[in-house]
Amino acid sequence: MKKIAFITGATSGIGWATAVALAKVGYRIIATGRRAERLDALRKEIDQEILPLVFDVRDKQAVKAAVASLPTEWQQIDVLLNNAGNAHGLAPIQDGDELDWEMMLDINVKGLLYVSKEIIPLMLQQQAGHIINIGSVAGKEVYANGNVYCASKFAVDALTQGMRLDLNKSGIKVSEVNPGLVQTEFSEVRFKGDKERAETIYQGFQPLRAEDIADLITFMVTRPAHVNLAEILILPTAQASATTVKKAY
Ligand code: NDP
Ligand code: 8X3
Repeated sequence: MKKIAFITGATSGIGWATAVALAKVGYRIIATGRRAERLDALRKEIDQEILPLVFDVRDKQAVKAAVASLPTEWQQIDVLLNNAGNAHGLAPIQDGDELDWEMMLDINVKGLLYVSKEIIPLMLQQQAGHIINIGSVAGKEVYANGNVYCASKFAVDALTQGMRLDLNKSGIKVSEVNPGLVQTEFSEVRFKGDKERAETIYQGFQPLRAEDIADLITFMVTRPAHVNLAEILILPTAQASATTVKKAY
């Protein structure tokens, strides 16, 4: 029987690339996000069975309904990739926008919890599974103006450790992937659609590609049952810390 991966934020970037990569190694994919047309496009790109689920991770009832709607043959979830998330804004704390703060905490932290709450019981029934949370270098080091985004990723780090402790007896692996700069739609979302400003973030060095993170996740989920790659920091070679990047100007 083919394994199943449930991926949040599969409409773009790291989630999309991981859906494609895991499908290539034989996974059936449950692909989720808010943009239904992107999930249709992903279905066309993937030459494997895929089940699209459209919901906003902030909407607890929608998350419950989506997971409850899974047909029996899609309920044996082997991998949960908690990836949906973004930064909204980049401003000193005194100038921060409350709506941006709410979005980051509601999506990156509470959304991850809502999805996990619905999937963990399915994994407990089978006494197996692998939860991978996407944290960030920003969940390890705070950088200027990153305040609430960094706080949301520090929370992901704490939740990952908590999940690993609480699920230790159940045979469920819990891992965290902490990327540095990856060129996706991330900065475009952070800067509210300002593509020019977004591009400047990745100029003068080679950032990671979403496919690099997908490769890593594919490696993690294909380790033997007794091996858990618990936490991995993955940076572009040009990046040494959240704020130290060797630019080739
Ligand atoms: P993208 O903007 O390309 O992708 C973000 C994904 O999250 C989209 O699929 C989006 O889907 C989904 N998403 C956002 N908000 C919601 C929501 N409310 N409900 C459901 N899905 C949502 O960025 P990345 O691929 O780069 O980001 C993926 C993860 O990686 C995030 O958690 C991010 O914090 C983390 N990360 C990114 C880094 C980078 O440099 N790019 C570095 C470190 C970590 P849709 O809009 O269709 O709902
Ligand atoms: C995304 C990486 O440095 O833009 O988490 O915050 S960074």
